[in-house]
Amino acid sequence: MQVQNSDIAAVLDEMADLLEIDGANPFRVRAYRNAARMLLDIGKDVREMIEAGEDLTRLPGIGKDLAGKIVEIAQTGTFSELEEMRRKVPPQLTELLDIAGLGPKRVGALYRTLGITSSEQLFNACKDGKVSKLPGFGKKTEAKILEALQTKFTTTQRFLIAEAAPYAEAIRKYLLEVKGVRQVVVAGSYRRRKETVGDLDILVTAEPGSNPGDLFVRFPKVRDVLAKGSTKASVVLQNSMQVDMRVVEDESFGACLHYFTGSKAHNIAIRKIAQKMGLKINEYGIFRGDERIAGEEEGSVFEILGLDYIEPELRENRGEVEASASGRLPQLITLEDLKGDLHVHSSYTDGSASISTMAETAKAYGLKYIAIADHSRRLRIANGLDSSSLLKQVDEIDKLNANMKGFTILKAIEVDILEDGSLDLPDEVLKRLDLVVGAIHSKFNLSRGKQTTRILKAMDNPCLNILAHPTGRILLRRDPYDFDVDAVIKKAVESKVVLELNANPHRLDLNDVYCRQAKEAGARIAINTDAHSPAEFKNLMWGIGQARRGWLEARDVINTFPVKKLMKSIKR
Ligand code: DGT
Ligand code: CA
Ligand code: CA
Repeated sequence: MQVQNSDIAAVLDEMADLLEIDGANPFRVRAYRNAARMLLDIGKDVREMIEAGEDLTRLPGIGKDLAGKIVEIAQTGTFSELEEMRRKVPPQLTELLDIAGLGPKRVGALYRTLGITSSEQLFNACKDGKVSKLPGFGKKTEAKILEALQTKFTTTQRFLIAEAAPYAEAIRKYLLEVKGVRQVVVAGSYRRRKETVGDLDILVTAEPGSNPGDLFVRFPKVRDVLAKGSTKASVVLQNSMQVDMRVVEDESFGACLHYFTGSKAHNIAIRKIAQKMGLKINEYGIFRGDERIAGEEEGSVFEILGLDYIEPELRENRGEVEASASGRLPQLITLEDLKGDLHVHSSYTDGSASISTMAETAKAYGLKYIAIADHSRRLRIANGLDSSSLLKQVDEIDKLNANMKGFTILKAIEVDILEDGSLDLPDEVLKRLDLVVGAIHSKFNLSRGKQTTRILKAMDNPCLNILAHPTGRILLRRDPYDFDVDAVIKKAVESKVVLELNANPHRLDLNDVYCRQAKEAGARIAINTDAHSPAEFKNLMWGIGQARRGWLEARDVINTFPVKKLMKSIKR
């Protein structure tokens, strides 16, 4: 990307902000602001002027000094005085500028008089009434800031589990290197493999006298420290994700792990069982009177209550406690059970890699087959295939298969389900394929009745084998389209159309609840990556997490079958 006037203006504006926070001479601040505004207004490309050797001091308000800095920015993206200011002013201060009621001048005053660098510190200072006493603030401003901060804190942001994972794993590794630390487990919704997590909950056991909290708050990605004690600490990371850490005694570790894995509803159900048996359970253990009778290992918590071990993914109080008491828990599917992936893209459409690269990568992941299911012609932005290019792809796959050992590339398509429920390619062409994956990519906002009819009609076409990303949602961004899921599950059972659990961490639909409903109705599931690049095969793990939350066993998922059995079982 070549540098634009707006990029240079943004750098000059940052300099003005930092100077103003730092309490610099207002004329200096204004010079930078004016220069930034001028660059946005002139309608001439400064980069081109520099390349043509034009004199920038001919621009309004630009002296020799600023002209030199603009050249430096155009060439390096920054300039030396800005770098100096960035070192001088704590970086968190610029984030306070987003809070309503605060400009650089006020942020600077808060920093110099009260030492405030984070929104949490600001919140406390406002609550203590310290802010209204500062010159230029007053009660009204203080109330306004407080209100802005409260909305900021309560719009509880959630994170995709795949977004949280690199942080969870990095903090775990980091803590394991701290002297005296024995065990580190990330509990909470992360351990239950929920599709999104609110925060991370980390449990640590350590030698007596070691102090993991000291190092925890110094993890490099920490932005704010909310609390720090000898057994508990909380931080906010640079991406605004909160992380809670607790140091636990060895003898309580199992009980504590169970407690902080949750869910809260599951914990309450377990506590009821303990109470019925005359026992007390909390995060320190299970007690009969004052005597601790279990809690060192997580398994002992279930055992002492006469329950089979309940996997974390099931702990939502959706019947798992009852099933455990009567020995009816499912044998949950694992990543190793998967033999293939039935929804993979290639560079024929919007994938980044060739069919053979995708196949080789899948093979390296331990899979035995993939189905190349590129887009159909209607999806023009993805360079969708028409009949003749699809048949060319079929030929290439035949050739590749002739040279493959112990691996099969299946011929498929991700065909668009059109508004009237018909499929985007003629049946004669679809019949030439090993399997047909169908999906909706347009008209998400049809009425519930029309959307349902559309999907049911597509499922009536005997060419269709798999309904991909059946609800169309994008997590944290787009709601599912409005349709009757019960009717679609019922149709899946009758028609033998397989429902996809899309393993992409942004989708993960069918969701956990619908997976279980589908299984119990007798429908079958395929866990597919929808990979558009080789790196995306690793997403299978997120699909497995969701499948386990949906109580799925290997036999419910058709891509756990060897290829022959798979081909037989998708026949309609
Ligand atoms: P999240 O962070 O919103 O994705 O969900 P969780 O489940 O990680 O919830 P979080 O972080 O508030 O608390 C972690 C675990 O601690 C939670 O799953 C169960 C336990 N817990 C928290 N508060 C309570 C409570 O009031 N009662 C009981 N029994 N357990 C609780
Ligand atoms: Ca949590
Ligand atoms: Ca928490």
